[in-house]
Amino acid sequence: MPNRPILVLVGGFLGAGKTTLLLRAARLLHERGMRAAIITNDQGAALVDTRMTTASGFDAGEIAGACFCCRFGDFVAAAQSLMAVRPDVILAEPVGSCMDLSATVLQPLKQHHAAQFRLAPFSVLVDPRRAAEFTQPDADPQLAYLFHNQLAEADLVLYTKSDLQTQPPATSHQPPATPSGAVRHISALTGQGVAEWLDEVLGGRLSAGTHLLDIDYARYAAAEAALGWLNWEGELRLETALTPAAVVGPLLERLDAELTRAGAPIAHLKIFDRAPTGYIRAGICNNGDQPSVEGDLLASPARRHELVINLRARALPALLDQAVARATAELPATLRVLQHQCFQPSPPVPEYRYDKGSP
Ligand SMILES: Nc1nc2c(ncn2[C@@H]2O[C@H](COP(=O)(O)OP(=O)(O)OP(=O)(O)O)[C@@H](O)[C@H]2O)c(=O)[nH]1
Ligand SMILES: [Mg+2]
Repeated sequence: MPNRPILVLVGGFLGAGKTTLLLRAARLLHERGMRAAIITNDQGAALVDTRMTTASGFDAGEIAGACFCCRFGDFVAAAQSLMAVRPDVILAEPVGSCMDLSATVLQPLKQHHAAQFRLAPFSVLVDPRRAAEFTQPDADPQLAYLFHNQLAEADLVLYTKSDLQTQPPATSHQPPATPSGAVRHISALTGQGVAEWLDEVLGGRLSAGTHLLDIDYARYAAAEAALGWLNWEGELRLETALTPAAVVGPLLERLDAELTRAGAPIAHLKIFDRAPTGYIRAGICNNGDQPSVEGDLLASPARRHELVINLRARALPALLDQAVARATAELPATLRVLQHQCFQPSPPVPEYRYDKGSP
């Protein structure tokens, strides 16, 4: 195929900034006269990231219910069906607890689908605040295991949120296998470094999938299962019209308070609200964080809202369920729950898995 789209995979821990970067990159490509589509991914259904992608006006593919590696065939099918809109670039975001993507996704793409897609180097995003946390001697061993392995398989490591000016910790946690010079600093919020990153991954100079890990899948499964996962979608009918921001703000605050009271450390809590007048997405990556908010802050009040909550925390699912039940019960609305899933991720069973001895 003469016009093979470039497939850009961007990984990294929960809340590292993957979706924010992909949306910024898609906008930048649009300004350059190129077309981008985005594939989102989650262990459950009802994804805030997919809502954000379509609300931002981009074509979206979605793999819900399992990670790219466990649904590799569906991932390829999603990329193939996006070809109908003739994208120049397909951006894809694996689940934030996922690792071993070089062995289970990049290698089979190179091996079996090179005629359809040009594969960009695998970028792994790192929130400097998380890096500081996971390199402490008392770091949570399960989550630190996920984080360190994610870093170790990166072709390119991107420290995100540079606008917050959190200094990345000493280089001890940087993957020894990462080629020198392959660490970058960006802010998807201000755009700093994003154009340069795009030029680098689209430029074809760096190879894709250059690092293969030696992963103990029992340990990987146990580490993922340390996280509680909750996806919730509902329809609200309010007595008194409210703006999306006035629905999401207090709800996020109540949920944060409930989770903090229950001793549940938040990995990422994100809420999307759409009313006929506009949408809002708000989220926090730690208990007590100042929420970051995107969308139509000036949208008019409305009585009908569609609400999606995605919560990942270091706690048992039942505890997340209780917190969400309590926080949503206080919404000044009649509530119709459309989807409600609460679970620990099941053990990963990849469709393909290459090791260092593979051809
Ligand atoms: N200050 C600042 N905040 C950012 C930046 N990039 C992302 N964020 C915020 O960090 C939070 C997480 O960003 P996401 O893009 O949703 O992260 P993600 O990696 O896609 O998260 P998951 O899909 O849950 O794994 C959001 O609240 C963003 O607004 C940045 O460059 N600067
Ligand atoms: Mg995301």
